[in-house]
Amino acid sequence: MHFLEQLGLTVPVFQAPMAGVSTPSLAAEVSNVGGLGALGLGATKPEQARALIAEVRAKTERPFNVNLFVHPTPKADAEREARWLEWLNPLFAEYGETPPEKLSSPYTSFLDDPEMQALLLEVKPPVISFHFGLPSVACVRAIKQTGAVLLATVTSPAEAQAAEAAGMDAVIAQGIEAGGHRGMFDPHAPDDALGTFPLVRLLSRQCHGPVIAAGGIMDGAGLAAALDLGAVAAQMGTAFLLCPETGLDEAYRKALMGQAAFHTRMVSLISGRPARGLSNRFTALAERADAPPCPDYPIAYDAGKALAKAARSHGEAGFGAHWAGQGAPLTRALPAARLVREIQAEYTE
Ligand code: FMN
Repeated sequence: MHFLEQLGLTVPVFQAPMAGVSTPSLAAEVSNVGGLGALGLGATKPEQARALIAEVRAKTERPFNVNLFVHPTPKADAEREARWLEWLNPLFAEYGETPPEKLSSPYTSFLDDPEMQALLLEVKPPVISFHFGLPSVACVRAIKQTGAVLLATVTSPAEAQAAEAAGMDAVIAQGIEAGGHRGMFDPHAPDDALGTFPLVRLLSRQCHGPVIAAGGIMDGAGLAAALDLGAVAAQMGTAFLLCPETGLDEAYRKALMGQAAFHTRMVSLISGRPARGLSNRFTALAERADAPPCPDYPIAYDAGKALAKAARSHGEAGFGAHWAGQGAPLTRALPAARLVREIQAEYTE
């Protein structure tokens, strides 16, 4: 059976799980019109995840995806973190604030979260996707017994091979154009920074299972191109950012609708891992030559979030983590169901 039929989808559009942005309403609206809605639970505690999944189920009977972060356990390094805070200190001082005394990891990797693993076995989401790596063999085996379809983000042929070997049912081929965090397994390894097109083409030849294209796909034309290259569907994140169902704050929305949308930057210093966002005062810091080594992901994010909050409380929104992909100027402010329908109409025209 074709992968989309197996999932019960009628539109080859996966709404990207977006931690901090996607909501149960967004997921349900997309699923209800035949795409695959998703919840980004990478930064969510198990009890909250339970409530969010229940909320999606209350709004749709169709399949949806829940997404987890499987990054390696961060290594705390008091000296590195102190130097980082010292470097950021003048920025906090601009707003009459001081940096936090010390940093900690704002959320736990799925690898270190047996409670989240038990929750998935109990509530049995129909589709589960992983970002930043792969879960353990034992975990994959257990989850597979629930009948869940498993997906993993990959950014290279080598990661795709590892994902298939680990039992993933399909891979999400994330090109360098993509908004948000780059799903590369090891952020310190050399990165060929493949674009969505070559990556999808390479993987559609290499992989045994289906390939989903992600990165810079904003409309029916992009979707048609991805399908032509061998993808079975496109996972789109930035395209959904201006939907009223997202949790986007006003400053983020305004930045996305302005000139910054034409200038996205991939930077590591906001969270400790490469991620693409709208250029702003925070991303500009990446051009400074005097930056000390950044703390591990997601410990660096603790500082990033504190700086954004300090600046925001004094009216400066330029330190927000405004993730978006290279297609950002093409984002449409439409309700999610209508957006999916428009994309479907564009590619079937
Ligand atoms: N991917 C994940 O697997 N988990 C996430 O929590 C996640 N959060 C994201 C948040 C935002 C605001 C954006 C724009 C993307 C995020 N991504 C996340 C990446 C998407 O899965 C996908 O790779 C990307 O959106 C595709 O590129 P596009 O934004 O150009 O469509």
